[in-house]
Amino acid sequence: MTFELSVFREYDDDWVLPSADITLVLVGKLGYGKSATGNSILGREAFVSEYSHASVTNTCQLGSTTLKDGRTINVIDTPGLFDMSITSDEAGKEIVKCMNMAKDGIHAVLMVFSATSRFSREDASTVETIKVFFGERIVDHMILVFTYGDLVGESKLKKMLNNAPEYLQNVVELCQNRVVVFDNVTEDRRLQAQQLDKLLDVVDSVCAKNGGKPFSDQMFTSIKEVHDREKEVHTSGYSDEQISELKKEIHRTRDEQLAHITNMVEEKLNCTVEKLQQQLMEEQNARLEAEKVAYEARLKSEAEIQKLKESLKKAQMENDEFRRMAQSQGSKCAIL
Ligand SMILES: Nc1nc2c(ncn2[C@@H]2O[C@H](COP(=O)(O)OP(=O)(O)O)[C@@H](O)[C@H]2O)c(=O)[nH]1
Ligand SMILES: [Mg+2]
Repeated sequence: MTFELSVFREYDDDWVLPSADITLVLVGKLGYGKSATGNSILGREAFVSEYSHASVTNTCQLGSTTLKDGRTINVIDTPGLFDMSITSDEAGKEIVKCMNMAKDGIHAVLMVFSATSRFSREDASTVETIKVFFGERIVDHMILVFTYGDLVGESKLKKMLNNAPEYLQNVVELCQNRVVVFDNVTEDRRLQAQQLDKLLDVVDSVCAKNGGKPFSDQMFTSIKEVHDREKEVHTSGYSDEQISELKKEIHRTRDEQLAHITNMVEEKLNCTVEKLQQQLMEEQNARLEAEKVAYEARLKSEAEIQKLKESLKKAQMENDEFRRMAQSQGSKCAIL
């Protein structure tokens, strides 16, 4: 994939972003309620949430707030990263943008699904894609959020999950039963606070499980290095004139480095797609093989049933023959 340095001009506006105690990223398909969930967490309409393809923003956005316990939280809303559009040209840049917003790492990835939509194989593959892209460790930071809690309550969802297809049960198991239900349309303040507390409890348990450390990897580290270099200029006691000169230089290298990181991400995306295709092919082959075995077993049992029927028929015929013979013998005896 090619890139132009000019495309990184768009980073300029969002480059300086606030750090926070907790960073959450919302992932999931368009229309599942990511933006609405983000707004429920932040307690205000920070993101546009409506079911219209035209008006919904297609880029990552960050919203921050201070929780009632004093901790700061950053919520990153995404336009459906890691779904089937992962091969699009913009995907790599968007992922870098999202990682830049979460430069200190991600405490929890909220995988958003709608409780009213059928959980498809495609949904399960979003989880798989993230796992392949970031590596197995990301799973320890995943939380499943089911929206439309107003229509599907917690107990009904639990029942649904218990009777769910295997691929959904696998995802729930992978996330160690970290499932939260969210009603994003309720006006009931008590319910709003209650469901947020529940989510934050799960986020805290995820943090504790990971020793308080957010998820981070080589790609995050590279982005963080670019940030740290920039911060250095402001804290090293240079004169304003020197700072403005250095800033120019740093912006130039920053753009180059971001281009390099984007390349790295795109390469990783390509590898992810290849690996997933390979996995899919292996699964298909295994399924075909299993079907073949089942078919052969059926053929075999059909042949056996046929054989059994034939031998039964033969036995029946022998029996009839014997009876006929016995009867004819009997009639002879009667004459005698
Ligand atoms: N009834 C109900 N509607 C919801 C809920 N969450 C989201 N929605 C609606 O679903 C639609 C899509 O939501 P949005 O947040 O834009 O989804 P996104 O594309 O994943 O960001 C909007 O019309 C929301 O009002 C919910 O919990 N209950
Ligand atoms: Mg949205």
